[in-house]
Amino acid sequence: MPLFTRRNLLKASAVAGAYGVGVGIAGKFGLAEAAPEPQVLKALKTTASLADSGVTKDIMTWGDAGMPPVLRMTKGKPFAARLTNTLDEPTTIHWHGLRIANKMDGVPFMTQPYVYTGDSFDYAFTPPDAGTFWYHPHCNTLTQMGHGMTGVLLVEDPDDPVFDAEVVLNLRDWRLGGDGQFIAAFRPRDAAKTGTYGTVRTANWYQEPQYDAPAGGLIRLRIAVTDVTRIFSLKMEGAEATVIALDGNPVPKRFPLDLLLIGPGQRLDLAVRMPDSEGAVATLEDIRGTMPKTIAKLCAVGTSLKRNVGDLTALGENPVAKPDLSAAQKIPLILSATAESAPVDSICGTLGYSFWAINKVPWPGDTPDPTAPLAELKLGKSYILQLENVTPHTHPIHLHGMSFTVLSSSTRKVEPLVSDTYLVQPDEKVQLAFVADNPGDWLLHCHIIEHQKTGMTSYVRVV
Ligand SMILES: [Cu+2]
Repeated sequence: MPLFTRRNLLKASAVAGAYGVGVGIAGKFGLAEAAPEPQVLKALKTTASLADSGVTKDIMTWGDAGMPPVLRMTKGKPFAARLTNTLDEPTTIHWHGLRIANKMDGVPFMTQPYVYTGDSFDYAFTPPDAGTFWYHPHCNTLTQMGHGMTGVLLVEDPDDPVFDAEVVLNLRDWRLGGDGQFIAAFRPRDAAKTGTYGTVRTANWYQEPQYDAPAGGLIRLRIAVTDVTRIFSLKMEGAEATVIALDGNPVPKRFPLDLLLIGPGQRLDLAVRMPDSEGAVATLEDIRGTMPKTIAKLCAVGTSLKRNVGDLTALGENPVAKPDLSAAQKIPLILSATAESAPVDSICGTLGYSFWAINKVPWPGDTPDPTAPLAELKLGKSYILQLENVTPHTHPIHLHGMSFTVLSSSTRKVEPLVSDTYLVQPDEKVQLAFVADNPGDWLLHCHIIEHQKTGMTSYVRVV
């Protein structure tokens, strides 16, 4: 099991510094800002051992083997990736939560052409925000994501607080039958409700993995819910866990983890204070549903470091523009169920049904044509999305390209979180404010992929 140890990284850089090979020297010669070599992300089909019942065929991923790589980039530094497609269908990559140029957003036809079999596409951008993000295709999404193409992406800030170790968890399910092979991606009757759940639950493609972490140490636990359906209610047993960031952005005030709901597309950064005794195990649990379910375990190793969560410095705020609420224009968005009708076929893969709508318009799939944008926004102006969920189900609504601030909810007290995905609960009305500071066409959709692909998708245009 991998253990990403911040302390080891720091040791390595301290040694480099002692020999004068630090960032300062590289910067002096202009090397630090040079365009980086692209990281090759080869989309491919493979097999994986996910369940005891057999090796699963038709896994889709990037890289040489197994789970998509955890990508690391640095806030404010250029990053480049070359997608090469060896799948037998088109694909793209969307960088969920990154506020980057529209042409890098990875939505076929809206922001870029398909990347066909045998072709490649170069992505290059500079992530403006630090935090925990993720990446996935925006093509034939239920299949490609459902078969494995969901990866975690970390943007580091050199001023991030120092932890004793870091553990990254990519949480997702798989729809496998008793023989370990993929079964139908969804059931229409479930798509019209919560979405269709997977049958095998994993963290980093393992069931209930256990990772070693220093006893008495402070662990940065970075969690991304990359599943197509499941909403988690997370709890930590056996260790103190403090929420330090949500959806890539620091929380206004840290709070203890207590049954926090996290939906598809969302991320959670925890500071976990490991138990002092060697061998003690802390368990991350999902208590949503009828039975608590172990997600992953952390086992204390070594002599206690006797750290205190109060020792952690604050995470830096990301440079997200503050909306001007006095001048902000309101955009009402009603999330509703729709009378079932056959959608227009979409070459990006329709599911063949429509169950959902935004402002009464059900969308066929990922592609915008021929539907007009929900709203045309003026570059630099402030807006308030007034989302109202009139369905009996929860919807994680994701806005591409810009981050919003949560202003208010009709059903609960909310903190002014900065985010890209908000979990709108049944009968909830929520106000999300943002500055339309990124030109282009930006998707706004539910991240329960069956909802996304049966009507609950639209887009805003910023000009
Ligand atoms: Cu939904």
